[in-house]
Formats: sequence, C-alpha cells, structure tokens
Amino acid sequence: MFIDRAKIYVKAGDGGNGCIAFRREKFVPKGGPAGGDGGKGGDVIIEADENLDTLLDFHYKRHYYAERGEHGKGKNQKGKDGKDLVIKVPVGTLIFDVETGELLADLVSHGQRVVVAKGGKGGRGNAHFATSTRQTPYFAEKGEKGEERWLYLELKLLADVGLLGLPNAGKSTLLSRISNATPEIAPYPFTTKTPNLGVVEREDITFTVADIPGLIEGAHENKGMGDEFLRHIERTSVLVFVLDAADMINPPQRAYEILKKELYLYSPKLLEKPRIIAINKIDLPEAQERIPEIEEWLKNEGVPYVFISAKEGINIDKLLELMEKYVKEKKESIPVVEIEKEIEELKQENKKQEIPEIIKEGDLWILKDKKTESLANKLDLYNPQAFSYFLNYAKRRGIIKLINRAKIKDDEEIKIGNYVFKYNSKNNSLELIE
Ligand SMILES: Nc1nc2c(ncn2[C@@H]2O[C@H](COP(=O)(O)OP(=O)(O)OP(=O)(O)O)[C@@H](O)[C@H]2O)c(=O)[nH]1
Ligand SMILES: [Mg+2]
Repeated sequence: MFIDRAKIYVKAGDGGNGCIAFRREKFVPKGGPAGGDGGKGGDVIIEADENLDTLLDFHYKRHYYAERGEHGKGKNQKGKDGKDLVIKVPVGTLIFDVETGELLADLVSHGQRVVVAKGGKGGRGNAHFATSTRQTPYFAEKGEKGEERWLYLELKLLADVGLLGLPNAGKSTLLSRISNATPEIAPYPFTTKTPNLGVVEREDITFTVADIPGLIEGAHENKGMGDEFLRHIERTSVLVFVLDAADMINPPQRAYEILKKELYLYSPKLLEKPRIIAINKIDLPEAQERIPEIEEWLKNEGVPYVFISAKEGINIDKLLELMEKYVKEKKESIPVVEIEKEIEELKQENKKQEIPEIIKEGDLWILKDKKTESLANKLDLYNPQAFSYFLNYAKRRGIIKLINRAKIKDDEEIKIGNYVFKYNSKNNSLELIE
C-alpha cells in the first residue's frame, strides 16, 4: 500500500498557572508576594527526516500532545517548562491546516523544522503584580492554553526528474537502467501502480528520478492511475517524455500530444517545465523504420530529444547528460529565492497581527489584538485587582483610544478574548458584563 497522506491532531502544552503565595518570615506576619511563574507549555514541532519515506505511521497514531508547563510555586519558584514534542516526517512532506487549508510548511531538506502548535506561555505569579499601591496582590495569571489544530500531511516525492509516458512505454525499464531502483517491468500496461523513485549517481552529482504510473487519455479525470501521482512531479527540474517508437496505435507524435494534454488539464504549470523527449525501443526493427519520420517531426518541436533503447542500453548516456544539465540549472537557481519569499511572507503576517483593530459582527464589537486578548484570557477579571491591572494595560496599549475612535456607544458590547465588556465613556473605562 502506498500511503502518502494523513490527518493528525496536535496539541501543544498549556502554560502552567502563576502562583499566588506570600513570603513567610519569622516575626513578619505576612511578607511580600512570592508566587512564582508557571512554566511554558511544550511546542509541537514537525521535523523532516531523510530516514523516513512514508506517512504510514500516522494512520496508526493520530493524536499528538506536547507536555504542559508546571504551575508556579511559592518562594518565587518558576514551574518547569513542558518538553517539546518533535514529530518526524519524511523529507518532502507538505503540512496544511485542515480548517483553513493554509499551507503551513513545505519541508524540503533533512532537519528542517516547523512549529505547528505553540505551547502556552506560563502565567505570571503574583510577585509580578506588586506595586507601591498594591503590595499584596491576590491574583496571578493563568497559563495560556497551548495551540491545537488538525493537520493534513501530504508527501510529495522529491524527484529531480520525472518520467512520463503512456502505459508500457518503457519508463520502468529506463529507471532500472539508470538508477539503483528495481521496479517491476512487464510486457503489459499498468504494471507500475505507485511511483518508483531511483537515485542516479553521476560523477559530480546525484539526483533522483521518479517513474510514475502510465498516463492515458482522460487521466486527469481519474481514468487509469497516473493522475493521482502527477503531483509527485510538480517540483521536478525536468520532465522526460518516454515515447514508444514501436507503438502502432499511439505512435510518438500522438502519444506526445496525449501526454501534453493530460498534463495541461491537470496543471498548466507542468507544461512550463523543461522537457526532454526520449524515443524508446529503437532496438526493434519496426521502430527503426520510423526513425526518419519521427526525427523530422522532432526537429519542428524544438524540444531536446534522444533516440534510446532502455532495454539494450543504447544512447542512455546522452539522455543522462541532458537530465544532468537541467537538474544542475535548477539546483543553482531556485532555493534562495523561495526561502526569501517565505521569510517576507512571514514578516508581513506578523506585522498584521501586531496592530490592534476593532470590528463589528452583528451587534457585537470584537477586539482583534492577540496581546490584549491573551492577557484577558489569562486573568480572572472578576478579581478587582486583576481587573484594574488589565484596564491599565488596555489603556497603555491604546485600546481605549481605539474604542473611542470607533464611536462605540455606552450600551454596546465589546468582546475581548473570552470576556464581554461595556464601554463607559464618562470615565473612559470598561465594565465587565460576562
Ligand atoms: N525491445 C524493447 N523493449 C522494451 C524497451 N523498453 C521497455 N521495453 C519492454 O516494454 C515493456 C514495458 O516496459 P515497462 O518498463 O514495464 O513499461 P512502463 O512504461 O513502466 O509501463 P507501465 O508501468 O505499465 O506504465 C516490457 O516488456 C519491457 O521489456 C526497449 O528499449 N526495447
Ligand atoms: Mg512501469
């Protein structure tokens, strides 16, 4: 069975609660506040590992939890941080958020990591909240909840070169000749049912070649079996069209058009990739007869081509040289740009999250500001001390100004985190409703 997709649930550790405690000293009935902070919850991290090659394990174990942070303790002792959980996946795994469909990561190299669920921060202990006017704070923060989400994992074979062809064209034969792979080869169509990956070793470069199941007309509509696997060749440097010169029903010219059409219908982008045409089986007499006619056609196509026999090993080195040229070109050009683009996108996203904003949904105003929401959720706002601490924070962060500017009336409700408030314009303050 070829399993290359999985759905898993991840939950980062919750932060430990801050502690409410006071120093006990001899002859001092009540010392200062000494409640320690809670520890941070562990993150859930996904890491690419070149020693793995399937997502099979994720069908047996679907739920992953990182450790929670310890609660803070008296005498200003901080709770221990929860351990991170590292989940290993094969290189070439794409990670999507199930709910939003957003691509979270594309793990292309060994050791590459991504945090998929952030551990909750530990709550601050009451020692943090002492001021000259509030010497005995009876409140502390709760630990933040760890993030949780469902993820969809998908494994793409990371081939540098993709072999395409109608069934029986000789793709698997070619792969077994040029690489270490030993795919099944047989004189009938649809022998290859799942993609095979082989490693080709050249003098100064090693690259991978994928042999995908034969494509037929209508493959993009799920006829035959090749279409499902086309995504495995989405990031190859070059596509090699293996065309059977001895095929009387679908001669190379026709086979080439069928394949191009199927590629286009699956994803037009695939046609932008460099192509090589390999005319196969030229050891057979019926193929040899057609060489002049085929060559005539190829000259007009303007695509690099080679006449080969995968079975007898004719012109294989010429084909390998061509493959190598494209693989090298791609390796030199692309990765840096992609990484820079990713970083830029991340930065933009972070910026967006940092500016507080207030929006109206139905009758309710909702404050969108991660920091303020998170503080509210960590505090017990029915505790007057905690409430006044929160209100001061909101003022400093410009939240009250924002409410003012939005012209929110006194009887309208504003949701911040899990709490709902009313605005009191007389004293520029918030009142807790629920
Ligand atoms: N004479 C000759 N036969 C070949 C050559 N290449 C492949 N064949 C034969 O063609 C048949 C199909 O070869 P495969 O390599 O299994 O073809 P494939 O394209 O992988 O086929 P599917 O996996 O079914 O899509 C086998 O009988 C091979 O021995 C060649 O260069 N010359
Ligand atoms: Mg095959």
